[in-house]
Amino acid sequence: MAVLDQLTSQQAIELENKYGAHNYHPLPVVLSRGEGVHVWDVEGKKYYDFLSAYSAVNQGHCHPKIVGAMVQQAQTLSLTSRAFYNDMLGKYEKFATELFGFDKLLPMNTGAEAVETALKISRKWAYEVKGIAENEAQIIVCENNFHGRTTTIISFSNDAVARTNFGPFTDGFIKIEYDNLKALEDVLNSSKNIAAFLVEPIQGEAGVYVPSEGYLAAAKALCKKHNVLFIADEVQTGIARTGRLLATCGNCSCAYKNCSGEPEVKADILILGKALSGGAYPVSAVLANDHIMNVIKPGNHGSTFGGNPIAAAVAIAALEVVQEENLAENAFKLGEIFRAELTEFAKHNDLVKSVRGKGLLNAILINDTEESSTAWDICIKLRDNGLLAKPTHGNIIRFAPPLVMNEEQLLDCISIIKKTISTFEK
Ligand code: IF1
Repeated sequence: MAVLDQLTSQQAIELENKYGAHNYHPLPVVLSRGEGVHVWDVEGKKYYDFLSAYSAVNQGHCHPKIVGAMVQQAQTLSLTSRAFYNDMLGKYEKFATELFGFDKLLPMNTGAEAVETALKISRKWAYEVKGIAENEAQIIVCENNFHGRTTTIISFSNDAVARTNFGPFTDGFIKIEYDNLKALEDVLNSSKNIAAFLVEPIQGEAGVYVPSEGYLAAAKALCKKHNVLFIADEVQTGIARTGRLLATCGNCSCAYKNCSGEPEVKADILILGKALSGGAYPVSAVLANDHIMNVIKPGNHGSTFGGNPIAAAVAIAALEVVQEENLAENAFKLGEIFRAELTEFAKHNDLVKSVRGKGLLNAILINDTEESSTAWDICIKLRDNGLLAKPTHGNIIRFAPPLVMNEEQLLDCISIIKKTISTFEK
């Protein structure tokens, strides 16, 4: 078989099983094309994409402006390394720091790399600015967090599947319950060695847990009181996914058209990834103001591809699309419709226990055990009915379509979801 021969779904799956590491258990569908809110499998069947590559494809598959920027830059200058300057990085850094309201940006590639970068910056700030004794810095994280898959990040995960047999682990992390201000305050009062508090504004992987109203603002205030850095991991919740430019924008209604850069909860360190590139290319970033970011000196940190010209061009285009197409406002509006419709449906369907989310990051809790295959079976049936979604943690199905979806398409998807779930009995 020539490597570029057209494969059947079964052939593609067999190739991955034989030649690829088994680090995923994908839904049995083989995609070969994407456009906007739709993807097609190798047999030509069309689907609504309700996962958006875990919220990386907020701007829709293969957005022409983003792809155009990528192709144009790739044909001009793709990679220089940071051993030299390039003419795209500064433009991107200016654009992004002004949009999100920070002094500086450190460019990386994946979300996990950006999380690691934020942890390193906060530790260095703790020793050189706050004055914590070297190697004594502690970082507070939340139970059931998901921040990536590196050894340090899984060191503070409580997901056995992500941790088992990957030790020894990195020290210096304290876990507290998510959405529990007293737990945060108790730890802050217990030690002078706290450098930072790392938190997801909504816990995505844990099952789209939206914290109580005011939790993030109160947590930020506690961090400020104790001279501890508030690090917002917006890799999944950022870039308009939750109906605002950032989930930490809270309910300010600017939809960033005239953003003052002072959202309701201004992180000391902001972590972005995924849709920062519209899913076209690995781009992540860490943003902070000078009194924090300037602890980083030449040679302290870096990456071969971090800040490459294609990443810069793609990220500018991806962020412009978010603004030009009012994706935050659209996500806000469609999210309200989605949750209202599914919540009403849940009142008359024993299988749907609850519906939760913000903007177009939503999930339904299936009224069955985590070990049951019901959520998976529903996703298989959704696939047959032309909609792709995947369970997270057994009995929770995450629904996160591209933010370019229109109301008519959303209503069509809601109808597919209701029809599919109705064929399952509790
Ligand atoms: C997988 C989860 C989502 C993230 C947050 C950092 C990262 C992620 C809040 C790391 C990445 C991805 C990873 C991907 C599946 C997906 C995921 F299910 F794993 F947890 F979205 F919920 N912070 N999330 O959500 O970014 O290094 O992947 O670019 O690993 O299977 P990354």
